[in-house]
Order: sequence, then C-alpha cells, then structure tokens
Amino acid sequence: MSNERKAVHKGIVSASMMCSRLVELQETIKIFENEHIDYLHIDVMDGSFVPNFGLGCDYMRGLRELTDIPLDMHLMISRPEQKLQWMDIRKNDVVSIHYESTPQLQKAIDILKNYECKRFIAINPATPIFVLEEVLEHIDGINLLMVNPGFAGQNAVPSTIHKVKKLRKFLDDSNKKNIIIEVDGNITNERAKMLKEYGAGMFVAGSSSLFRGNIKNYSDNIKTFIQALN
Ligand code: S6P
Ligand code: MG
Repeated sequence: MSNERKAVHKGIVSASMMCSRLVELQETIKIFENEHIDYLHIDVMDGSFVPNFGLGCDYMRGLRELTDIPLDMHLMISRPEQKLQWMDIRKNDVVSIHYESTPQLQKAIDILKNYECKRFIAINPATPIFVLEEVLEHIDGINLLMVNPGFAGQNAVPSTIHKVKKLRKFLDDSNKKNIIIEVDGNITNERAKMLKEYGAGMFVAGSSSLFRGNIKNYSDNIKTFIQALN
C-alpha cells in the first residue's frame, strides 16, 4: 500500500474516528498528522445492517477539507453496492464492504473496482473465513471484526483471536501473502502486538488504545501503540 507514512511504522494504524470528540476534531487531526497516523477509520452505520447510526458522507466530506490522511471506510450498511457513488472514494482510501451486507458480493466488489481504492471485505465474528475463498482474487485486504459491529468500547469475542491465525494460514496457503488482515474492535496495545505476531497487518485504534484519557494523551497513546507493533 503506497503512502509515505508506511515507512514509519511496522503496522498500519487506522484511527477510529467514532471515538473522537467532534468539538476537538481539528486539533485531533493535527495530532494524527504529526504522529503519522496512516488512515482515519470511518465507521459508516445505517441503523439497519447494524443497530446504530454513524458517520456519513457529509462527515467524510468535512474531513477531506481538514486533512490529506486517507480514509479507511468501514461500510456497515445494507446493499453497499447501491451507495458507493455517494462517498467520494479516492485512490489512496481503503473501503471495506461486509460479506453479510449484500446477496451480490461479487457485483459490489466489481463496482468498487471503478474507484482504484484498496478493496477490503469485512466479516463479523460469527462468519467463517471460508466464505472468502471465491473473492480472494479480487481483494487487497480483509477486515476481521473482533466485536459484533455497531459500537465502540466492547470486549473482543474470544474466538476472533485464533481466527486471525487461521485466516493468515488460509491466505498464505492460498498463495495470497499480499492480502492484508485488518483487525477492528477492542484492539489494546497488548492485543495489537499479539495479533501482529499472528499475521495481522492493519490495526484499528479506538477507545482501547489511542483514545484513552483525553486529547492531551493522544500523542503518547499513539507512540505507545506504534511501539507495541515494532
Ligand atoms: C465497531 C467499529 C469499530 C469501532 C472500534 C472502536 O462497530 O467497527 O471500528 O470504532 O471498535 O474501538 P474500541 O477500542 O472502542 O473497540
Ligand atoms: Mg470499524
């Protein structure tokens, strides 16, 4: 994945914007730029695919005015293939479509190809990894949900820890070493370190790490998180 920040860390760090305080948005983004955060993780939620409403197109449009940090869009919405056109997806962005969100996954991936972004498939904790087999040719990454999607601040579903190892083996055995595993949900410093050893390469940092305490802590929190990955 090409973006100059990549050279700085040993893992790709995606800051979970649903954990940020809106009144401090500009200041928060400045800190992320100074600390070389790789992506801004945007949890787009429609109140139907997941039981919550979340960050939408206007929010993302506003972020583009504040920063050049690429977006990591996690689309927790039903039938994403009908809504991608609303999102101003750019070349350096990551876009995750949920396997469970459409009966036409291949079509959704094919539509996503028009945008030149990195294409990821997200799967929920109870979704088995073998459902990905037929689409491996078409994707750059897999977003493994460690929690049932919809809310920050939850505890990881225990089976998802081993699932990372299992998925890395499945990908390597399928000759897909380049496919990145993103892990999302309850990623503490300790868990990030462990999951990196298990084969994860991209880490969503939310209330379990980067956003602990208040804005005065964010800079140190990021440094500690990155140190855990090195
Ligand atoms: C969950 C969402 C995640 C959260 C993240 C927050 O539905 O997909 O991206 O934003 O889990 O981090 P934490 O550390 O509070 O779980
Ligand atoms: Mg997410």
